[in-house]
Amino acid sequence: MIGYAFMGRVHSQAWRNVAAFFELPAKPEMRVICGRSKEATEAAAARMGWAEAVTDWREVVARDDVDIIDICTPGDSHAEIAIAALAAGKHVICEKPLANTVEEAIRMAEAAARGPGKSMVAFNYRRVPAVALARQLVAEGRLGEIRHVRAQYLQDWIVDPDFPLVWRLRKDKAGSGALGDIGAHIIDTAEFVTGQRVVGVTGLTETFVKERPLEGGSRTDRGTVTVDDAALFVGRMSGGALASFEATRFATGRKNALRIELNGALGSLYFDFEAMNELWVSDGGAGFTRTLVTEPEHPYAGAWWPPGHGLGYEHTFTHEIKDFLEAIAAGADPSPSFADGLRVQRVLEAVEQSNGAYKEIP
Ligand code: SOE
Repeated sequence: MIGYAFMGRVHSQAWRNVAAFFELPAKPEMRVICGRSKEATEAAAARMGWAEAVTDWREVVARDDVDIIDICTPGDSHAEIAIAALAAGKHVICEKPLANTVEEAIRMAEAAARGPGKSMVAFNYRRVPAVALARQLVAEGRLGEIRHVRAQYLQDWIVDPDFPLVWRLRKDKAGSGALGDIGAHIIDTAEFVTGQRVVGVTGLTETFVKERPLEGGSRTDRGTVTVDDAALFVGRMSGGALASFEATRFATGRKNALRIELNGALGSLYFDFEAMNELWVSDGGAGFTRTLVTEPEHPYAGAWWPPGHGLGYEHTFTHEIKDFLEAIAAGADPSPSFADGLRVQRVLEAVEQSNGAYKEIP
């Protein structure tokens, strides 16, 4: 694993727990974790269950006893690490968004297509049981032809203008702001649930707080925010649906509200990650009915607790690792692939360039 911060922690718990809950074709061994600071990486290794800690990712990629590389770093290093790992014959799972630019994502998708290793981009919300169930209902035709997709990802962690200029607020590190960090998730979720692709978009972005205190500096030491705080866009889907997307870090009071509503000719469905064990479905009658997605027959749910006991954010990563390992063992292509990640990247770029104009996705 490369990186040990938020994503490193949540992926580590997935690697650690996956074989305890799912019957797997192979059991992962947590060989080595890599980070820039020796002391912090060693502490992370001890806490999270990695056998070794190193500070140079190239050393990890070159090792014969490593089969899988898990990239949990900021976007500016995804392309270099993933392409080197794939060239060394490793399987690669990479955090989202796949890259900081379309050009990098193209190179990553090309390296993935060359193989021989398998690759996956970590859009974990596909693996929420309720989201996977929503996709099943759409695929079974229960909603009929989909007319509307309404997707939102609402957070509020930077509403305070004195929140520091962390890496997620710097274009050189993160590529974009709310757009790439959380907008990428709702593009993927919309495509996954509907089985349709975003084929064109019209968007607007805004940076509300243009300067913030430098990390570790005094409150008066401020730097420029170089990414968007919020992105709104509408789009057309390949199956004819009209879609609206809203990604913001300024939705005061909303912590991690990834929401999606679909309206079809026969019915509708609605999901909100802040109540992630629920899926609301309508057959067009008197409003929506709640399904608690914790029954053994629901996607992934049977591996965990009795009905009604519920899952959390971390389980989505365990499911992701399970699916990745199964695909590798079967010689199949994991999903979402780097090609899927590239498509999302093209939508992000189109939104950034749009400024109110309609952009088709190549
Ligand atoms: C921060 O906005 C963040 O951690 C994202 O980077 C993740 O992808 C999302 O799952 C939660 O919020």
